[in-house]
Amino acid sequence: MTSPVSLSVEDGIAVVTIDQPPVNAINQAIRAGLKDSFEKAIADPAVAAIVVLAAGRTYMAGADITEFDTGVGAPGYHDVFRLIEGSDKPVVTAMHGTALGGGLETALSCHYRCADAKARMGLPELSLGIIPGAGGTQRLPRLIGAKAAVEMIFGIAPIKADKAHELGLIDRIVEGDLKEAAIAWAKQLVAEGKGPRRTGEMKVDTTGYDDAFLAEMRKLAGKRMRGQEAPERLLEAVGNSMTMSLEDGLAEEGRIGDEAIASDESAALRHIFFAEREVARIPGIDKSTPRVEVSTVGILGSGTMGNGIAIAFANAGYSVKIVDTAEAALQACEKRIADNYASQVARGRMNEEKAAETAALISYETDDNAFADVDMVIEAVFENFDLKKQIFARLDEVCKPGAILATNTSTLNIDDIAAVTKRPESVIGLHFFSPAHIMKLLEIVRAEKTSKEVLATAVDIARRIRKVAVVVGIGSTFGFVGNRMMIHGYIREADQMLLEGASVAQIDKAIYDFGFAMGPWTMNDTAGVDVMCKVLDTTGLAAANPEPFYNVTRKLGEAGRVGQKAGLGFYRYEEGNRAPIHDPAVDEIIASEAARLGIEPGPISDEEIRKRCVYGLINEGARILEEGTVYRSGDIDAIWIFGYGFPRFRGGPMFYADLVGLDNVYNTVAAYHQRFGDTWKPAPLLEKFAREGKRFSDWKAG
Ligand code: 3H9
Repeated sequence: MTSPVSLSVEDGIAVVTIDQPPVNAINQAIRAGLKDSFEKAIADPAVAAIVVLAAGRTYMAGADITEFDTGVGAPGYHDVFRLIEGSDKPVVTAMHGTALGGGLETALSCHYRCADAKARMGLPELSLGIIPGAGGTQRLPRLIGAKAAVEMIFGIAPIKADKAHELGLIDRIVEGDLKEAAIAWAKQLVAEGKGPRRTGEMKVDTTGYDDAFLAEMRKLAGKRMRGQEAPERLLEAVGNSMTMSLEDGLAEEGRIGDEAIASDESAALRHIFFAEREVARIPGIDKSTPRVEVSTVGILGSGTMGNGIAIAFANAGYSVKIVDTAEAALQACEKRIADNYASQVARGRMNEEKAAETAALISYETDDNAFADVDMVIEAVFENFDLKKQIFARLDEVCKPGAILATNTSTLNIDDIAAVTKRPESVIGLHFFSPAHIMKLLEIVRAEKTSKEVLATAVDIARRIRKVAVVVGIGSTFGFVGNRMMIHGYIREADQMLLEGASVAQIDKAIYDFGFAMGPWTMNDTAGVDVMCKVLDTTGLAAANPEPFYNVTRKLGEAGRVGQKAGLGFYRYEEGNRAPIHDPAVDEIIASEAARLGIEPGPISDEEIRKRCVYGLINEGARILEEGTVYRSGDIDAIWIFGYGFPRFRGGPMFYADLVGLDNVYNTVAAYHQRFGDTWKPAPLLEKFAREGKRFSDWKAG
């Protein structure tokens, strides 16, 4: 097998090149190749200095994450980095693209660093629940100071080359050809008699690394990485760099790093890293599948959804036409969009010119004939089946042949919507989550007749508008994946537990403490209790299910407590303030409903709240998996993490179930089945996998 690392020697300079597409992720072959090349270059009397660089679109983007499951094969990182750092010949490295994680740690073990102006550098390990375990916690503080090192690692996002230069992380920014510049610099170092300059021999600058700084960092971690252990592990490791020798610090880093890699938190975060990328892999679709050319997009409906979708598309460079027959609504939409761009400028996220240019991509029309020349229309009107059928018949008439007709429905049957058109192959569901320009999730709903071409186009478009798009089918499944699981598991249980004695605040807190972005009642008040009630009514779910089934939600809806927008929902809100306030009137509604149903309220533990909400999700998720509505369990995890605020560090509901053990989940679900009846009937796949000792991630569609 040819090594991904090559060595060439010219004019006294050895050039070591790493070439392993797509991102030069460091695995055993790269480590072995680096070791071999360095041994040769160091031993070669013709070599006076060594240059390390990477081929392709980026410098090394980190350790190969898949190796964490299998174990890091010899040679280890330290074997290689000791060799590089220990070289008596100066070692220059040149970075481009993204130098991340183990990639940047390689650069830290070199003696001199340069990069092109567009390069970015970072140690994003905390986002994977681990610490920079290949010397990063010891060498980075030595190079740029302990405070800057912790700030950079806690920041996760890579820093730009100019910032890296300012910090002393790199010595120079290179204009022109990076390789030539690095070789020229190596020759200059030799000519000037400059030898190695080892990071490991530097003394850590501890300026500003005090209790106040640590408190600030812990506060930041509490906000951005709530519930996670890796930030504390990192502080421990960096702390050692200030008191220990390099070798002792590295040994401790290894111990702490191994514990982090073995943690559930890291397993979950690594799972999501790959799940987020795997969702785009659709069986039967590849690069050769033809696509529909889409550059102009029509949006029907100028409500909150419509304007969020318009912003998402305009930001990605599409021309957008919003049509709404109600002139006043259209004007309000135009103003909201203008306000959005003004606020982007005010916050420094966009410059004025770019904001004006982007806003100008959106036009506003009252006549739907404007859709005659668009490549795709997304219908975003409220959930009314008859209305949507009329709309699709009309769109079919107005739009040019081949134009894609998409619906943003969250619950309706897309096959039935497609059936009113003469182009069912061009009809697809694009279920955005509000606010559509911010929420990462897009459920792409494949209807029975949706063509491969249209599906492939939708997946490409989703990537361009920076969504995590999960393809779900078949169009007729109620609520697709996310809403179906929410309604048939999560919130159903939360509602019932209110009747059984848990308070609104207790449920929200138990779920928030589990790691969700917010509890179910805060979420309902934000989204609108009326929205949930409407779904329950129009789909016939309320009528079809025996009581108690969303009794509290429905009572609140009937009482006009529709959520934050009304100042009254599951909580009370003061004018202009979103802070939820306990409202005894809600307790009364719950108590009288419980009495009417003959339910005797009693204490419920936080653990039971978490189990009933989350296991409810898992049980419904298992049905969805078995029905083949998604391709893999990670698709469901991505939906819940990117659309519903499920804690990322728990990996999504299905991965969380795998961690807890499907036998444990099954036993609890079976016990709930005994206690509460058929709503808790164990999903056959859960039962089967629990008996067979399998995990949901073992499941493959088809
Ligand atoms: C680390 O370094 C630990 C050390 O400190 C300690 C060790 C002891 N491993 O994202 P893309 C795959 S932890 C394996 O679509 P982009 C990715 O799955 C690591 N595979 O491209 C995808 O595969 P596929 C710290 C990886 O241009 C393909 O490469 N580093 C890795 O949008 C293309 O990726 C990180 O956390 C990896 N490390 O973005 C950086 N990275 O084509 C993680 C990528 O089969 N990576 N793949 O779906 C990234 O952030 C982005 O990939 C990057 C490129 C920004 C580099």
